Amino acid sequence: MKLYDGAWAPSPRRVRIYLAEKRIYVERVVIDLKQGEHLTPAFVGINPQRQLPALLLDDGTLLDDSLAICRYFEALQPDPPLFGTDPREIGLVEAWLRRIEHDCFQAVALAFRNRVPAFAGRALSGQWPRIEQIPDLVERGRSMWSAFIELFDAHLTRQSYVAGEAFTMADIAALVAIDFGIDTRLPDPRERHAALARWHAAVSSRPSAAA
Ligand SMILES: N[C@@H](CCC(=O)N[C@@H](CS)C(=O)NCC(=O)O)C(=O)O
Repeated sequence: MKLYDGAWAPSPRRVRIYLAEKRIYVERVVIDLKQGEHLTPAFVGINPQRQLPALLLDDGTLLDDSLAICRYFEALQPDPPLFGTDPREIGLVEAWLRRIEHDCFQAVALAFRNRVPAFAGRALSGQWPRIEQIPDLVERGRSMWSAFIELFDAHLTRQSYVAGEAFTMADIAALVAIDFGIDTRLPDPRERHAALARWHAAVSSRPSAAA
């Protein structure tokens, strides 16, 4: 099996942190997104979605989504569990994964991809016809970011981690989305949100965060 990975991008980072937490080692092939290596015929032949990460299984099956890859490894190696341990926690992890993706990660992606000149004509990630940037969507992304940060900080005043008292995949997804926002120049939420700052320091200090 081979994991197609990318150095700086958020979705591959989600998988790297997950694998580090699970202590799972997989052969990696690093694809250079900044040089457009994911758009070359060689890589498009492997992943027609033109995205990272992607996991190629030994039987030729391709898993082309970060959470799907993590779910695959969770089924292979359940311990330590990162998608919840009982029906209630499994439901909470799933609800937060979806909320983080739709309300936080998409906020950052809107603000970033509609602003940066390198994404002209490629305002959406993946295999699409030409999609022009819409500058007004930068503001929408910023508003979504602020609203999510308020809600997330209030949530973290009541519990240690996103889905309760255990570190889960929801913490990995939230850390990656929030670091992506900070790295792409959205307002740093740690300055005015104490609960979020406490959670961010705790999850960032885990060795997996450096993966
Ligand atoms: N749903 C996918 C999204 C993957 C994705 O958007 N990957 C980005 C890097 S974070 C990418 O490969 N972008 C290539 C491009 O925008 O051209 C996942 O979570 O794996």
